[in-house]
Amino acid sequence: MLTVLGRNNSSNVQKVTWCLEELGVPYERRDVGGAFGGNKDAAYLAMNPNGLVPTVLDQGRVLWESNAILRYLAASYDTGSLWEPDPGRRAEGEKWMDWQLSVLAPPMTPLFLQHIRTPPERRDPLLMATSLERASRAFGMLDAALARSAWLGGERFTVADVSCGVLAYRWMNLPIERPALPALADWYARLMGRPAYQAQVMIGLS
Ligand SMILES: N[C@@H](CCC(=O)N[C@@H](CS)C(=O)NCC(=O)O)C(=O)O
Repeated sequence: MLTVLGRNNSSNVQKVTWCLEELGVPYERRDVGGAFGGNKDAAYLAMNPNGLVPTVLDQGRVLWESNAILRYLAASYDTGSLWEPDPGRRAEGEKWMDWQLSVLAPPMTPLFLQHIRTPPERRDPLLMATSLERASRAFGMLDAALARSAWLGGERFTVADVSCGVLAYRWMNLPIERPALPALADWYARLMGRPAYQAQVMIGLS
């Protein structure tokens, strides 16, 4: 059976389990990383030299990098929705997946860690303020895109929405002041209506 190695409060693990449940692919998940540890052990590093989660084991393959895993899952197991076969249309969504890692995650990671995993007395107000400003700008870009099309990859839900959707949950639930972004709010409301998102992502922040 397909195996996901990674704790369920990791946004990158959540991408994978959300996608698997959207696709209806059976899987097992084992807790690795964070308080569970194991991700710096030699056996784990031999599979994933980054020592990060998630790692996916499937049909003799060892896969890491959450967005690459999303592409693999959708291309391998899709029954006609999450994966866009046309390369041009697929690139419309894929650019948001690369953007999620290079633009959205860099400010969202410190913003989340400061608010949720750092005791108040050890927080860095300047880091929190600059991260909030950068994340607000990034979500503003998503809002502009979502004002033009219903989903990030075009007219239907794809893995691009999965990649950015996990961070939207954090953005919407952190105790921060958010700019009014109506198209983003509408997209987020539609994500919240999906049972797999409810089960894998809407589980609180920890
Ligand atoms: N670019 C990687 C990033 C993976 C990553 O940073 N994972 C974090 C959790 S979200 C991690 O492994 N942190 C260390 C730990 O959990 O012990 C991906 O998209 O898979």
